[in-house]
Amino acid sequence: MKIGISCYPTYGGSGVVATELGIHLARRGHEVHFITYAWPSRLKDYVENIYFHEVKVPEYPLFEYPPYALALATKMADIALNERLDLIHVHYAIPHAASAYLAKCMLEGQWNLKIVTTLHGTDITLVGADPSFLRITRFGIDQSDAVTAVSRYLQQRTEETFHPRKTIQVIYNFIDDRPLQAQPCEAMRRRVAPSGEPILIHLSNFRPVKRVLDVVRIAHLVSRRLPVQLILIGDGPERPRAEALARELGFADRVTFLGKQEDVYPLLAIGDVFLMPSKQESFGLAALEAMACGVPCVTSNAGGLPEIMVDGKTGFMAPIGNLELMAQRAMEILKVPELRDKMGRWARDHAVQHFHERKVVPRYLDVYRQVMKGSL
Ligand code: GMT
Repeated sequence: MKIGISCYPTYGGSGVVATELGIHLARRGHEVHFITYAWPSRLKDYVENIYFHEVKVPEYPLFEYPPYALALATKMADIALNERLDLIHVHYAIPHAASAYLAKCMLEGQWNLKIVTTLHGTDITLVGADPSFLRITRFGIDQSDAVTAVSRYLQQRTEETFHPRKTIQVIYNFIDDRPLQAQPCEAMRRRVAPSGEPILIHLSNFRPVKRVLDVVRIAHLVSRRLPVQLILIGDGPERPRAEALARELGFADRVTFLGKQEDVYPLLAIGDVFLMPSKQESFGLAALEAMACGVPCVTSNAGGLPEIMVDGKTGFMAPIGNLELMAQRAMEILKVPELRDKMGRWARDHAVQHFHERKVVPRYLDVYRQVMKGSL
């Protein structure tokens, strides 16, 4: 098949999922065309069958807000026609679903472009539900030939919020063999935990929904009993506040902010417990990646997290904001190395059994085939 993919290429889990999906489709022999404003950051090396088409928005003094959605729609139509794309798969509804619909309309009578939209989270729960975007989000969903959501939670939220005519199918996010084979970054372990101190680890885009301040507070609570170290990977608006909080708590010497990292798996693999106390999480890809690296997770019970976590096996869940309980759970794991190792194995096995690309990518291919046949 010839598949176009549009996503946010440099930021967030939806771009990671879109890029990894493109890579695995290309490896299966499909031709994949990324149509976005930047090279997808997860696409490190040349991959056969993958092509990149940059969307450029011309500058003009009138444009206080550069019309990216229109430039994207135009590029989608050009590429679909020139490359004879079978379909465009857009990740994150806003603005990609509306742009794809415009491209489809522009090609009417020349080329029958099919649209698959994958909903990822805040495109439904936060931004899409905002009155400024609600109607266009519902329209984008209903005009797609197929719509998928990354969890049952997100499927339900979409149905409650938008009452779409379209059926929303659930296809979970996935991992591949790389986190399973990742070698722990020993240099980092030696740097932050020279005496073998336990390591708490977090990875996110540091937006308020991730509750990064809670991560610091949980680690601080644990540090009263155990000599833990905290590593935070990623960057975003909450980072300065998290750094300030670590200093206020007199705990900064035990906290390492690594910023954005190219290769997160060797870093995740040195963690003893991964923390994800999010307020909202439609899926929680970073927790799944940590599980695949063999790291037990302590998470909130937000959104789709109960669909990837098995409480008491792959780690523990606690109500959003219950920091005492999260700290207690992390300590339970850290105090008994055998339990930490057992939970790490359970976490990895669970990730492989339910969320490996071998299981998930064929589900997208099924959707594509149904869309091509017009049976959805
Ligand atoms: O968090 C967002 O606003 C955007 C989005 C993204 O692009 O990273 O994150 C969502 O999609 C991820 C991939 O499907 C999910 O793992 C995240 O749980 C989800 N974020 C939220 O629901 C807050």
